[in-house]
Amino acid sequence: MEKPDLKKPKTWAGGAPAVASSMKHVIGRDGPLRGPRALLELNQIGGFDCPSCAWPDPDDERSVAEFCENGAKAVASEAMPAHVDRDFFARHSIDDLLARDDAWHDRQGRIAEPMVLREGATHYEPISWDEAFQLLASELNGLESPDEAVFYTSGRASNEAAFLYQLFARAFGTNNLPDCSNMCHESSGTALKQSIGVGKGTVTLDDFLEAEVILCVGQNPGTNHPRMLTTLEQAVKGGAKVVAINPLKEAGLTGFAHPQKVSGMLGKATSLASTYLQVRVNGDQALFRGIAKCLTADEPFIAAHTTGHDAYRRTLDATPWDRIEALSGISRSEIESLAGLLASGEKRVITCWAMGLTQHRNAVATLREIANVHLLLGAIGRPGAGLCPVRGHSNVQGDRTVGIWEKMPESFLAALDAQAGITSPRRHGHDTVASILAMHRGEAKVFFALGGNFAQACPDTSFTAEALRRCRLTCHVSTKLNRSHLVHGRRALILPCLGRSEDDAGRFVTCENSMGVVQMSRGTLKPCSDQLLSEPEIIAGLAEAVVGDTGKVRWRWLAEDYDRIRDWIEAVVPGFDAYNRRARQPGGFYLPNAAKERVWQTESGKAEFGCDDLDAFDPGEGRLILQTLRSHDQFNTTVYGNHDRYRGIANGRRIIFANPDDLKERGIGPLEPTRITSYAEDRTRTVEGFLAVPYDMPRGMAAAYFPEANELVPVGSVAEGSGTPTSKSIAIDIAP
Ligand SMILES: Nc1nc2c(c(=O)[nH]1)N[C@H]1C(S)=C(S)[C@@H](COP(=O)(O)OP(=O)(O)OC[C@H]3O[C@@H](n4cnc5c(=O)[nH]c(N)nc54)[C@H](O)[C@@H]3O)O[C@H]1N2
Ligand SMILES: Nc1nc2c(c(=O)[nH]1)N[C@H]1C(S)=C(S)[C@@H](COP(=O)(O)OP(=O)(O)OC[C@H]3O[C@@H](n4cnc5c(=O)[nH]c(N)nc54)[C@H](O)[C@@H]3O)O[C@H]1N2
Ligand SMILES: [Mo]
Repeated sequence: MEKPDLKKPKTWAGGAPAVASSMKHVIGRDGPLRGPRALLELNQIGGFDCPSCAWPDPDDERSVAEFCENGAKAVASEAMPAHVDRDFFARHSIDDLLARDDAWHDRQGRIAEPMVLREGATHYEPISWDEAFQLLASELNGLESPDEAVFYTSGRASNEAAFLYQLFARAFGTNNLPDCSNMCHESSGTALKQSIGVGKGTVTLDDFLEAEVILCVGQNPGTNHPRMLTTLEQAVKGGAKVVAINPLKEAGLTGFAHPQKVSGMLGKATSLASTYLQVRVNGDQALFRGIAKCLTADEPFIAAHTTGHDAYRRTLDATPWDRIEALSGISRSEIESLAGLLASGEKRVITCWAMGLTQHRNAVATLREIANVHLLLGAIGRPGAGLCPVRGHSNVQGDRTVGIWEKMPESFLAALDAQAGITSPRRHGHDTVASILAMHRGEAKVFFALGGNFAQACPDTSFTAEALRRCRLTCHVSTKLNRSHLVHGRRALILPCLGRSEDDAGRFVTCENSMGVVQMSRGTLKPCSDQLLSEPEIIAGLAEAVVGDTGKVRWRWLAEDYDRIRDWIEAVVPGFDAYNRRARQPGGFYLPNAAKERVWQTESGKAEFGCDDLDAFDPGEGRLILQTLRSHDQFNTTVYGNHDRYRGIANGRRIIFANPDDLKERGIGPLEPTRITSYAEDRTRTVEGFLAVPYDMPRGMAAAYFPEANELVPVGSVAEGSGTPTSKSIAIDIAP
């Protein structure tokens, strides 16, 4: 990689540069121009669901192409021709491919046909679908217990694929169903379930237009949820105040130029955040406790709907301001004025958040503190107010709804058993981190992934790689080549599937967005290869070979017509009444959300104030807190390019951002190579050659890109209560 180039970070997102960048990605790909046509169908009613993020589409009208630069990149990447075939693998050995970087892997195109890596081989070779299923069956049925297999899911799988997949895992006999959510919004689900009885957000897009104040905490929407900026712009123009809480000044939070409007194309940006608090990393629990301390409770709401207020009030009174200021890095007067803003008017307040809050040791406690603030204000379950975890993968929420979880409740398992005539196991399965540990110990021996890139997405890269290498078989259902195909078990399979944008013999699937809307997604592009199967077809083939038709389950019959799978989902999961009819109605339908109706499905039957110990991550004397984050040119582990336009970085991914004074103190100049060491209870971990970038952020903080920095994330360091790796609070030091 060339030497990176540093420019001044941007102060607004979108506009003409965003359009130019998307066009480069869409038109710059070789092969037939599948990209532009795909873009026209993106997120249109009756078109396909954007594979990039889970931000909802407007319920009524949609502009031609709800424009989004990163959606365009995702579609362009999926619309590439299928050049990764038997000739490709004959030319490139595993070692050769391992030496290439992630962006190179993505540029090679789509995977064209099923491939196998035989024991001891150096190259993948072609295999027929039938032989691949037989290989899986012999490995899976040769295990001593079904719990020696792990079935991972990434959040792009449709409801139909995900439902069939969990049915297969449970019919086979295990709840080992880890998913990317374990590394993502698990903390949100855990906290919200405890506080308000539903592990999902409580707002819709319309609420944003009625809100008076919108808090954006620990998220970077300009890059990761670009269509959210359109919503924020509308809200601001309608008089709402946006408050950003983020250690970094992110361009997408300070301003937005709408790329579909003339003013936006001319670079006329709307200012977004009217208040920007550069909180210390992991200082949010303290900040929200400070806000709560200033608020007078909405007494009628508290009396009618909540429990635990008195104990929480005593906790607030007992928390001194100097501690709140020290942990959050925000002054009492700033906190008081923010609290004043929230309490003014009709308290129509929405709080949005993403990975800046969920990937810390005390993430669940932090999110409960935020829920407490909403309970004090009564700002939940009424128009313009509520809680909004902004989901990542486009169907990560739906996958969980239809059963992808290592610990689905008894009500779900009982309904599944009744419908399918099977007996699901009741022992909880492994989540993501537990799966890594089980494979590393040699207790889990077959790893199967429905999408994703486990080797790169998981913490502790070398440790996770060793865990995968100890397996007897690793198998990936994938669209694009990635490192998880190369960090393999004794034998390995790659099973190529259709992408969202491709015609699946006229069939459609459904996805649930961040706001609980279930909608159809129908691809229309000609599949890039005639060797591909759909995900439900692959799961049916696998299930038939491994467990065979069982109870009332006829695998091939179910996968033939997705209406049948939807009928089964309707029979098992509450809220899907008339699923097949309502999936066909334009715009889809909302799933019920009890908390939104002020029905609290908690143990006490009330919304519960949490009373957790106040805490913030302490990296130790002289050390920094490292957070790992996304650049503007990637979708998780898929790296489209090496730039991070809004942060002013051209051509660099192995870089470390830090406060200029922290770098100076260590004798490190701009773009000088550094060695980074992370500290954990078990051992230290070190990476070399990350170039230093002085950046506007609080003292004691640092940031580096995911997945390059995952080597530094200790596998044993997880959020309390949710098990999410603490990818945003890692104790490190940097040396020249
Ligand atoms: N283009 C694109 N879109 C994506 C993705 C992608 O990779 N590329 N990924 C998708 C997925 S799966 C997800 S989960 C989402 C992720 O969306 P984000 O959560 O926005 O992603 P990150 O880059 O991890 O950003 C974390 C943000 O939190 C801030 N932050 C870090 N620590 C703290 C803290 O302690 N407190 C506060 N207040 N802020 C903090 C960081 O400065 C950064 O702005 O995006 C989804 N959409
Ligand atoms: N250090 C650190 N680690 C993190 C994070 C972080 O912020 N910091 N973020 C975490 C988060 S929020 C998440 S969600 C995880 C993401 O973890 P994953 O979901 O496992 O990773 P992705 O990079 O999204 O997966 C990309 C791969 O999915 C495959 N794919 C794409 N489309 C399809 C499809 O339609 N079908 C199938 N079957 N396969 C497809 C492609 O082969 C592609 O290579 O990473 C987590 N890891
Ligand atoms: Mo995510």
